[in-house]
Amino acid sequence: MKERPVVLALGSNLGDRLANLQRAVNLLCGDGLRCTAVSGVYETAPVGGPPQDDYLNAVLLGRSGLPAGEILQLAQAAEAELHRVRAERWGPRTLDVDVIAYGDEISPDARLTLPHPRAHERAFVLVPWLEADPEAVLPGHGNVAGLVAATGTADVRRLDDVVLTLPPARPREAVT
Ligand code: A4P
Ligand code: MG
Repeated sequence: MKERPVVLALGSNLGDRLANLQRAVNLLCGDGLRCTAVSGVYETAPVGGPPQDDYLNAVLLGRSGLPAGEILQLAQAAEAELHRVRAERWGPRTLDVDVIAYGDEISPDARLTLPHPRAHERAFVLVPWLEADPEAVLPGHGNVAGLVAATGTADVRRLDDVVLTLPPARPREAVT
């Protein structure tokens, strides 16, 4: 299948939040998802849910030829690997991986809604995404730069002293 751009949002507010995000990047990037960029790390005020600690959020960009359902499986496998317990909607979590967009696919499917139904109003997704791709467009909503201007950046703070790194690309088999 033709490769399309994938946008994943990563969030953590339990345990070693930075280590959780880096582990997620390591788990997600591979043959099925060729990662191309990762944003800086942002500390963000929790949106919705019960009172809880601040999150670290980041956005991971890649390209994939997998069916969309398999991208969701990758995301959920990474969450499971970090022993996330789904106790409460919007509650604290060691790792949340949301599929923000997959190419220009639009789907109302409750199992995988594309683009993510709340991404357009969430600074903790939009601000790191804009950093990783200044030309980014959210299907159905327009330029991410314009969406950031509308949501504001008050509740997100870039941590300038930490970075996430992409794992080295796995060597491809020689083409003969
Ligand atoms: N699902 C449907 N579409 C998608 C998609 N595009 N990406 C389904 C990922 N999953 C999708 O998700 C519930 C169900 O959504 C899954 O079974 C999947 O099939 P979940 O991860 O189990 O539950 P959740 O994350 O608690 O709920 P939800 O509705 O996904 O919450 P959000 O929207 O992900 O919000 N505040 C800050 N500052 N930073 C955060 O990262 N995250 C949340 C979670 C709330 N507040 C936050 C943050
Ligand atoms: Mg989620």
